[in-house]
Amino acid sequence: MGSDMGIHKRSIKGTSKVAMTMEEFKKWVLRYLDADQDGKITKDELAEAVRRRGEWFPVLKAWKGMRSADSNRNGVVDDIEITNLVEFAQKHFGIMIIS
Ligand SMILES: [Ca+2]
Ligand SMILES: [Ca+2]
Repeated sequence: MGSDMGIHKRSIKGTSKVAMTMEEFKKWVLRYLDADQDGKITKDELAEAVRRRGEWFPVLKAWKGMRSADSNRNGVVDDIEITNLVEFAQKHFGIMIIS
């Protein structure tokens, strides 16, 4: 008879936030998310970045992020849509935008 009640200890990941301005955020996105440096962020690039963070379900998270960020529905986050990624970055990368 097992004594394992299915209770798992959870380690709290570092909650430190990285504060940056919107200008710095745009540079951050192009540096860390835009793997092929074409100035546009694809779903695959988002997924890869989430995966690198060690989070679960990177593809699902990237898909959700894409849905909210890709305003003109052309399948990529264009230059003008980068600001839409703020929420995604706050949630998954601990980034905080300061003005
Ligand atoms: Ca790209
Ligand atoms: Ca777009």
